[in-house]
Amino acid sequence: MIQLEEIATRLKRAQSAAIFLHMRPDGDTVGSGMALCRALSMRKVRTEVLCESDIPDKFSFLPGTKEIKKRPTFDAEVYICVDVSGTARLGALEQVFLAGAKKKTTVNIDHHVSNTRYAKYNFVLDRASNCENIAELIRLLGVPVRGEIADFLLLGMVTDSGCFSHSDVDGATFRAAAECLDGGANLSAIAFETMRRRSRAGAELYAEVISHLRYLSDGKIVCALVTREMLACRGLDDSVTEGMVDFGLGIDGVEVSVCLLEVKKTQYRISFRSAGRIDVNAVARTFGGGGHILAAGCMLFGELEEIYEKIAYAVWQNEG
Ligand SMILES: [Mn+2]
Repeated sequence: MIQLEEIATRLKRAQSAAIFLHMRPDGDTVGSGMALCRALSMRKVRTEVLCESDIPDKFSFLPGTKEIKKRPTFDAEVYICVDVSGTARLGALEQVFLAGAKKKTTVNIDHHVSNTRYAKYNFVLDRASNCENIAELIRLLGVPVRGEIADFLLLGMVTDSGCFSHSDVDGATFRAAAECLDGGANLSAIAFETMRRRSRAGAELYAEVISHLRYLSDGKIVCALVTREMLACRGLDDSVTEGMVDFGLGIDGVEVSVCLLEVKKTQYRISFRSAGRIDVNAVARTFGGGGHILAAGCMLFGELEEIYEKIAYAVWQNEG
């Protein structure tokens, strides 16, 4: 695998860069992209951050996120993807990336085990958050972790690690986070804005979803369902469903928690979380998706009952 040193050397020489985030952006891709953008700008590399989707409101307390563009505004020399496991995750920007990839330097910095190594320079290391990889890269660029850079890096570390509670959190995660705090990052604001705060309508939706959980396989699997109607009647968009899947993992006896988000009739976006024993990356892969061993996702098509059956069967097949 290519080392971050080599990527840092190439980036230092670049004139301009475009940083690509994955669709339905989370704190880790936003934090990775914005922190790297600030660091490259300090090195006089003209840089912009691109994402096909709207940036969820919960990240707007970090004002820099308003600069994120839907389409490129200049022809950058280097294309960098952050927290993007495969080019399909770029959504509408996939074509932009693939068209540019032929003649540009492309870089892929990620932490997903399912990463497809689609760039010329791939650095994939399975850490608790991709922001830990970006923190190391920023160090190699010779830029101090301070101010906005510290806040953006900590944003990814907090959100992807479940506030430092997931099993892949290690001493290195805390050392990287400590460097952000030393640089002035606001941990309490980041944790509150991203993990706790919600609108009243969002809280009501949460209550409804949690009170209608569906159990499969003798309670080993729990499913939360969010329909278009439940969102529409409250004027909510998909982004409020993020993190809903985590609730089920706290229920006694549950090994896999699932959230089904209706995209349209007979099409559902599925998120999986594992309590530890079952590899949900493998489960998601049987449906063409992927992610991490303990957190993964895919798309499923069919009637709801059919989908519940498919999920129960795939989990059963992947029981170790
Ligand atoms: Mn991530």
